[in-house]
Amino acid sequence: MLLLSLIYVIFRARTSRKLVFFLEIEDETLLTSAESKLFDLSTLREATNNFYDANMLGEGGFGPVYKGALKDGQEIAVKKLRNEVVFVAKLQHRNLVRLLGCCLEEKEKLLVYEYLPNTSLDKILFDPLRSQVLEWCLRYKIIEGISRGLLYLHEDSRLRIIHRDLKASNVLLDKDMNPKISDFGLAKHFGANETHKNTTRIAGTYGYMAPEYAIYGRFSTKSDVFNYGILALEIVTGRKNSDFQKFNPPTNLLTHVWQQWNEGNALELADQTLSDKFIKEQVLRCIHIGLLCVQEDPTKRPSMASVVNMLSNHSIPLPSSTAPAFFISPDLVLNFVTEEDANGYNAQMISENEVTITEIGAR
Ligand SMILES: *[C@@H]1O[C@H](CO)[C@@H](O)[C@H](O)[C@H]1NC(C)=O
Ligand SMILES: *[C@@H]1O[C@H](CO)[C@@H](O)[C@H](O)[C@H]1NC(C)=O
Ligand SMILES: *[C@@H]1O[C@H](CO)[C@@H](O)[C@H](O)[C@H]1NC(C)=O
Ligand SMILES: CC(=O)N[C@H]1CO[C@H](CO)[C@@H](O)[C@@H]1O
Repeated sequence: MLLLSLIYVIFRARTSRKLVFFLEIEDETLLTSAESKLFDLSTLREATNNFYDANMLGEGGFGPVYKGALKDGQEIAVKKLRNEVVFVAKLQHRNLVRLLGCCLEEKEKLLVYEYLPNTSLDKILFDPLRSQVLEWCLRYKIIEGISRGLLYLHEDSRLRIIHRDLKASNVLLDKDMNPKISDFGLAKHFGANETHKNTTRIAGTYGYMAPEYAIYGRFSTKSDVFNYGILALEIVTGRKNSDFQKFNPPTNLLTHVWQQWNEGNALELADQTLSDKFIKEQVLRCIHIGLLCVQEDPTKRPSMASVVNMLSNHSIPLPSSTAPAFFISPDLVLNFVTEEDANGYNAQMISENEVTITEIGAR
């Protein structure tokens, strides 16, 4: 039914001089370029053993993902899109998962991606045994790589794209452990002059969302920067943002990091599996940048362009950081999510961590 409302708009992209097809599905957009392939449904059925359960790699907010192999042996990951929220851009950057093509047949909306054997960052980072492969230089490379991928989405691609759900499980690792941002199931693109958008459909992951997005549905490049800050701090500390919920009183990673930072114990935040094998200056810089990214006031957060610069050029002085958003003082536990926000939207927050919230509708 949705496919009936497809509007094909073809235009010549100024920069790449390649034909680009926009397929509009209601107000959401599926974008692919002439360069990516249109796959036959039969080919993808064959490649994935007819979307056999055992071939399922995972299930995201967008729908299930199946592993498959094409006749020429190339391994692929096929995403079966379930909801109408579809926005996928044909974007090329070494820190983004590559889209090989798509298939729109028999009501199916399938996206075909390169398959990455080393799974996602969360599966390695938060596993006490596997995390040992993440030596400091590798962590630093991953922190830098993600910043470059995000910068490309925000500024360097032809469109301005807000990812909206950046987290460790959405960062895949290639065979050389280069990070690749994946899952644009929630991504939105902005027009040239738009700085932010307001939505009544808040989608993202609790615990990662910037406060202005979680509460008011206001998202911008700066809400992605907030997610990036949490992710950078998770990579340095090896701790999940949600780990701290179990504490009594419950706290969070940001509060913990801020306390240690203020008490001059920042180096103790480095993941214990690193022992002392890390470059102190880099660890401190990553924590500092992470803290700047999670400031409550979006205007105080750096842009991804400055994050990339601050990581690549250590002579650039960093502004001092103030307390992060959701700073919970030890004797005061605040719940930042209210039942009903100022706009009267019913914010049915799922308070379980790591659950991807797919929709929060207006009453
Ligand atoms: C963006 O703003 C500039 C300058 O204000 C204007 O010339 C341009 O037409 C605007 N573009 C769009 C797409 O609105
Ligand atoms: C979003 O909401 C804020 C506050 O209600 C308002 O000031 C702003 O103009 C809105 N932005 C857009 C793009 O609608
Ligand atoms: C690094 O930053 C410093 C201070 O802003 C600047 O003077 C220098 O030119 C930069 N180096 C490079 C290689 O960009
Ligand atoms: C940490 C990890 O799983 N590394 C693997 C990444 O992929 C290459 C190639 O498949 C393997 O050799 C690594 O062991």
